[in-house]
Amino acid sequence: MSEYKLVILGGGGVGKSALVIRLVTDNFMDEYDPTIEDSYRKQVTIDDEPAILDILDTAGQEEYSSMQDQWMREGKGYLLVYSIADRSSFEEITVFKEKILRAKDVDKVPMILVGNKCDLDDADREVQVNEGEELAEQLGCPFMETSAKEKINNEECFNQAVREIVKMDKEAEAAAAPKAKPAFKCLIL
Ligand SMILES: Nc1nc2c(ncn2[C@@H]2O[C@H](COP(=O)(O)OP(=O)(O)O)[C@@H](O)[C@H]2O)c(=O)[nH]1
Ligand SMILES: [Mg+2]
Repeated sequence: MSEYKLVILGGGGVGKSALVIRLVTDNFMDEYDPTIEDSYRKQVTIDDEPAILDILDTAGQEEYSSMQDQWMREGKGYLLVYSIADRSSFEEITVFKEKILRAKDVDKVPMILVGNKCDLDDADREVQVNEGEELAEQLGCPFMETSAKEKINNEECFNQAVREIVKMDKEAEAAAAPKAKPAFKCLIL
């Protein structure tokens, strides 16, 4: 069975833990220790294929976190999460993207942009849907709004991150394959 290492990143309080805990246990945690950084495993079915998700829920400690550093490098897919009710968390997203690219020393990674807490009232909303869409276009990744509380797109955002991994793996494979097969082989005897 395929196993996918995912890392969920974003500002404090955007609902990273709530999304992961909801996926893994199906409970909505109203209060979850904001300093806990841990990984969670869950077997899922994505597009009829069974898969294991291995998810690191980051806690954004300022001090050196060897676990986060290692995961940042070893992670295959990334969920960049902001809260639709917190403008500054939206503005921080590009910082997290840069952090990933630097850690992995690449210029592209499978990722998805997630605007969480979409259950909240319009009065609480600080980031419009079209702004999320525009940022995702700029980042070159899919976008969706989610709610861990109301279970909106909760599984879907993780599934979409996996689809991005599969897509990018296929692209890499195609790029690595020889452009055209030689018509004949030269035998040097
Ligand atoms: N309304 C609403 N609140 C949420 C949602 N997800 C998380 N929260 C709340 O936001 C706060 C921070 O959530 P948490 O998962 O600890 O954020 P983290 O710091 O990113 O891990 C908690 O009080 C959660 O109950 C959501 O989808 N909707
Ligand atoms: Mg947390």
